[in-house]
Amino acid sequence: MDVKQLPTLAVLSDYVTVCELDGLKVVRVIHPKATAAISLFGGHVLSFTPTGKKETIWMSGKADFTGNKAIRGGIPVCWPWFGKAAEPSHGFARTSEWTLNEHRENDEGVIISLTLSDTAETRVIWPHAFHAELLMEVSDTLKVSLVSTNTGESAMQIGGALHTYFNIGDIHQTTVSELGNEYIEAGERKPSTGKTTFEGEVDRIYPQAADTVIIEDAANQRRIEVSNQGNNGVVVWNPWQTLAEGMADMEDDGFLTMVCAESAVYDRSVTLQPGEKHTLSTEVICK
Ligand code: TA6
Repeated sequence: MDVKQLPTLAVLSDYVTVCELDGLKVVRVIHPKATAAISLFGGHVLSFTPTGKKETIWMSGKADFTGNKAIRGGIPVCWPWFGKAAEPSHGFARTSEWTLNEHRENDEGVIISLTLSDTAETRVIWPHAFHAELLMEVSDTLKVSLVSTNTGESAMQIGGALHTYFNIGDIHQTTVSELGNEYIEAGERKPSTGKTTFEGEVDRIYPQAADTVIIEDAANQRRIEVSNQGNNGVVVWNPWQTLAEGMADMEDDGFLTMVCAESAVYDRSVTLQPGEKHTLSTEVICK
């Protein structure tokens, strides 16, 4: 995505503008350290390019930017649950309109804060009062932190994922490592060597993954480190050809240049008592 080409709606500071992408409002950061774009719809990072390096985030060439469905690519914010724990799949945060709360900047980078709170509509889907904040720290690295606060009067159970789609040169030449000694696939636990390559669909939860997992993107001659906190597993996903062909918002060969490595609480196991907070984060470090 060529973030610099998007039409500008408002200039907020030296480094931050609001621009437009089809129907969506996008917060754009153009800083000496990096360029990034974050959609208010979904609180969704669309792009992150450290200066002098290649784009780190994959975006589908057929992504839907109308605001009618979740965006395919980027960093979908799956919350308050991961996957099909309830309806809608991956929760409602990724299809909600977030509010730009604050932006701060200095020579090191820019911090963007977006917020989301419960509404009559969210309480129908999930009967809890909450406040969620997304902090996006754009510098040489990108750190995304999702801070969930229980603002209600009863306990709530949350899960979720920062479902990052990484841009890689060729899935056949990609390895993800530091994944720990087991994975869960279709509900079954299996032993793991701690590393995976890709020769077909991969959709696995690695509950023992290290705090930093490594993507070797050999075709681009680079290594991307993904440092996670507040998670209880890392989800690794590539849909491969048949599933890609079945997705209206993904090109048939889109699977060749993406891999998801997601900082996840995959099982809704975080309990927040009234007033309590939880932070789930992921940091993208491109070597
Ligand atoms: O994180 C992996 C996963 O849960 C897969 O099972 C796959 O369905 C993917 O997310 C994408 O989900 P989506 O709802 O965006 O099509």
